[in-house]
Amino acid sequence: MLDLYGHPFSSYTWKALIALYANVTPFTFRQVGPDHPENSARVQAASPQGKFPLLVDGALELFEASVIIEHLARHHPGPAPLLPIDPDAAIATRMIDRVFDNYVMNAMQESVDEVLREGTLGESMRARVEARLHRSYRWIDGWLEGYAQPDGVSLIECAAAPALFYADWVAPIPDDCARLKAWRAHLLALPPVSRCVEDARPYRHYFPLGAPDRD
Ligand SMILES: N[C@@H](CCC(=O)N[C@@H](CS)C(=O)NCC(=O)O)C(=O)O
Repeated sequence: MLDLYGHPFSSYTWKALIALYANVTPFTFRQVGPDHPENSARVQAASPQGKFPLLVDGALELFEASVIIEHLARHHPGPAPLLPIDPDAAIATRMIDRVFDNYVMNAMQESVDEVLREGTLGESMRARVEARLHRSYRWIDGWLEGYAQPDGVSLIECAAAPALFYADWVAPIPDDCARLKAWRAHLLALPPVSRCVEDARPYRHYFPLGAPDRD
């Protein structure tokens, strides 16, 4: 039996949850937070910075959402093709996964971190994050032109859905990135993703910049 430690509002927890839901993989969700100090303690002890999600599979503890998905693809496969079998195609998939973590999720997180630290988002940080995200959006919009979308979800959809969900709240995807706007809507409508969106809805007041009245 698998245990996934995380929080329903956490973007990286979504990334792992989408893979689990897409493959109908049985697991127990162990929520972190003040109501479950034992779960938080396990997460804190498991990795260098005590981040979640954390997957426990028997004696094995795995952190980093991408690594969790690699483990699920190898040891708990299901109908969703999380990673291509062809090694070169798998490398290309991993590269795009890095794009969403490093150049979308992390850029969005910079503004969240500033609000948590300073209590407000300064104009220079706001402009810097917007510029970084817009540059990423334009690149992804171009990449999408040649992307053969899978029937279900792969590592790419697992990474893209939470990153684009929250990044669009910080810096909305501009109208000239029409492919990306449409893809975000498509991702949010996928059953494993919409389940995450709905389960996170009660926690929207946690979003430090204020959640918009949409999605
Ligand atoms: N690189 C990690 C990032 C995980 C991460 O940043 N998790 C956030 C929640 S979305 C977290 O643990 N926040 C609590 C903390 O930083 O103490 C991954 O890919 O899993």
